Amino acid sequence: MNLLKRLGCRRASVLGLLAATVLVTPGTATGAPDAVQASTLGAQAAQSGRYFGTAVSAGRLGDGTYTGILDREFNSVTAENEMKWDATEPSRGSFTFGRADQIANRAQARGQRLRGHTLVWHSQLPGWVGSIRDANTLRGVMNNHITTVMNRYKGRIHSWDVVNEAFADGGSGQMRSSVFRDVLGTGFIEQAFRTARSADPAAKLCYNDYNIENWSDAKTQGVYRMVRDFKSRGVPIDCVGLQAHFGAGGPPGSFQTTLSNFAALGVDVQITELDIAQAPPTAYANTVRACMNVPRCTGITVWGIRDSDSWRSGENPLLFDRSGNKKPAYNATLTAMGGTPTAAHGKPAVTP
Ligand code: 9MR
Repeated sequence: MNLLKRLGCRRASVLGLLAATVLVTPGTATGAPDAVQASTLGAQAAQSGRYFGTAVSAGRLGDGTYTGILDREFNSVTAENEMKWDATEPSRGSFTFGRADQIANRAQARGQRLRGHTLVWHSQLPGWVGSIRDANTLRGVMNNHITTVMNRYKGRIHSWDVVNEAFADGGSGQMRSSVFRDVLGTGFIEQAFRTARSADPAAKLCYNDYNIENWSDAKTQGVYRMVRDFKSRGVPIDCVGLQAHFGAGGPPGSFQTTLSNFAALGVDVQITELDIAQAPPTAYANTVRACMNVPRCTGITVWGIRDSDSWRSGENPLLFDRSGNKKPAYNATLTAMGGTPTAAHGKPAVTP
């Protein structure tokens, strides 16, 4: 069996591997598989069956530096804004998919996987939804939105953020106020997941939130209780997305524990929107290592490519600088996944 087959690589990963500089270290006398080290994020993540993705903005797809890095490094793509409610259903029953299609079709043509973001969220929600006061009307509108958007990309999205950021910050551990909770009650999340399962049974259905990385936080505990309840009652949920928008200190010490504890409920976990103020290499390495140490942590997405592409651009939180050069955090990330950074000329970099 050839090497790539033996590694169980998907087609996308194979392409990524071929595109990358691949270093094969000699096999051991014990017959253990050869260690293969790739020199791009996506190809290296694929070595352990994971993906490494980025948020993509349709408006930047004409920028060659941007797309050059996108296609070289990443094997999963999340639309940064283009699949949100305000973009896809700006007025009731009238759906627009132009920019979302642009991202989805481009990714598919290049063998990159797609994450769906996001179906039900209190933010970037058109005013017409926010002003609905009748529960039956809102339930119908929510279900129709989920079904229509999921149908559009049916079978093409590996994981969907079905509900985003429904829990409150602070110490309550409860759901935040939103038109969905206030009009439909807290059961709106269950309703959304059930509708999503019928719409695209092949997609992993995720609950996605920020500030749920520290195990002892009330918000983390609130989400954990919800997922535990869903699993115990057979409500369809497949994964928890931890956004991982970190300050310069990086992940909390309990991050890996949090990932493991969610995974132990029988769901995958994914790091969905990673960025870290000032991008300290150690903070990135710690984050990536936590995921690598948890078998059900199936992938990592960074929230943008270059610092200039970031929603927090003033904090330079990403892996590439404004000119598209790899930052020290890039090498730390690749190394934490077991990869080998290369210098600009394509030879293995000399490690300091
Ligand atoms: O990065 C997104 C930015 O371009 C938008 O202006 C913003 C609007 O709310 O949303 C940003 O992405 C958010 C994501 O969808 C959900 N988690 C928080 C992200 C950063 O705000």
